[in-house]
Amino acid sequence: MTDLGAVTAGLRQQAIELPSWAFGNSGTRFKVFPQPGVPRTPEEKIADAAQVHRYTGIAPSVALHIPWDRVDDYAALAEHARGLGVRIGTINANVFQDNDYRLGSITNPDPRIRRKAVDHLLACVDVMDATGSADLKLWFADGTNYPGQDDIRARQDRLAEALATVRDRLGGGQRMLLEYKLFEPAFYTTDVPDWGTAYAHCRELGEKAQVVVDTGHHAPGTNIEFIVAFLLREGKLGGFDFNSRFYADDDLMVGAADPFQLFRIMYEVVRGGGHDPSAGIAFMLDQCHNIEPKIPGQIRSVLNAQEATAKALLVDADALAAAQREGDVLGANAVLMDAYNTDVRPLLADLRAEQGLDPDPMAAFSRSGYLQKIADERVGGRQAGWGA
Ligand code: PSV
Ligand code: MN
Repeated sequence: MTDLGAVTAGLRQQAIELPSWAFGNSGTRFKVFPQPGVPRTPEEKIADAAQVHRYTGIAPSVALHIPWDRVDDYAALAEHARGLGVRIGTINANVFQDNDYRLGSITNPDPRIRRKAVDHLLACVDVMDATGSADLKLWFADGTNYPGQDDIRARQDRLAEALATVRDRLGGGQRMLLEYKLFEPAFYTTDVPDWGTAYAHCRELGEKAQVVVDTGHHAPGTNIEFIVAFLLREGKLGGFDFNSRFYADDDLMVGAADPFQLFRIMYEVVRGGGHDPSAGIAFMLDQCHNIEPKIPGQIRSVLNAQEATAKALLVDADALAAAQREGDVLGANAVLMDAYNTDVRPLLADLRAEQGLDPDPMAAFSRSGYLQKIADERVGGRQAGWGA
């Protein structure tokens, strides 16, 4: 029998980190549709993120993306966040939107451009020092479009050298999280295309380097929960960028496309001890709300992640282990499916009520009138966007 007390205790300690960029306008290369009330500054993005935490109770931190969230005083920004009841989390480096990076950033054949990119990564560590952030998230658009365009092996050497420079700059309690992605924007080779490459570099870099699994960054059909189980076992899973995809890196709301996959991932997280805060796994969202309203989109995503986690915690571990020991294939599968098929919404509504939250965060936010308020107030200025 699953211990329900342990399930709710596990849910109480859950924390999901929100991406500041989810609150700005975003789109595809075809069109960005602006929305009324969209933040114009990092401060306004954090204010919107704080709304998500206010109604869900489990989204206490906001990831920044530099330079999208550039401010003069990062310590003041951290103070602003604290005043709103949240804190600044991961710092995401951005070395993919400068004209100099046409042929890559830290793997660029030109040493001057490599130095420029590394300098940005080091500046992001300065931001971490000012905000008190523990994690630097590194994703590189680097790669090539055509066979022969550059030396694949030399690019790996350049990558390793740059990552080691960043590692040496990290202070105590700071980590670098290396994110892989199969393709896009590079279409032939990508310098960190998969978990194996990320893992190999992180192993070489030592204990300050861990891998980030962005759920949208795999070939269709990839068994992501296997990757999660493996990296956790190795102590090399640093965090997630959660989102949903139907085709490629769609960045849709997590749990929207395949809630069963999210459950399977969360089950491996729980199984591997990753749900315990002491494991230090950063559970981040990396999504864009191109056509739906952004704050409710984030609330829905947090709730989807929470539901999948509740189901994962509900798995009867003893029954599962017994069935597995006995080689009871159908029995073991049934244990897992029983948990997945449980309607956890009443349990979560009760938990929220106990915590003084509205049992229905989507409805409560909708009633609050916040969307109308920001649409009325945020006139003038330039709406934030993800800058593509
Ligand atoms: C790249 O596709 C990515 O997943 C990285 O995490 C970037 O930082 C983020 O998206 C930007 O939207
Ligand atoms: Mn990502």
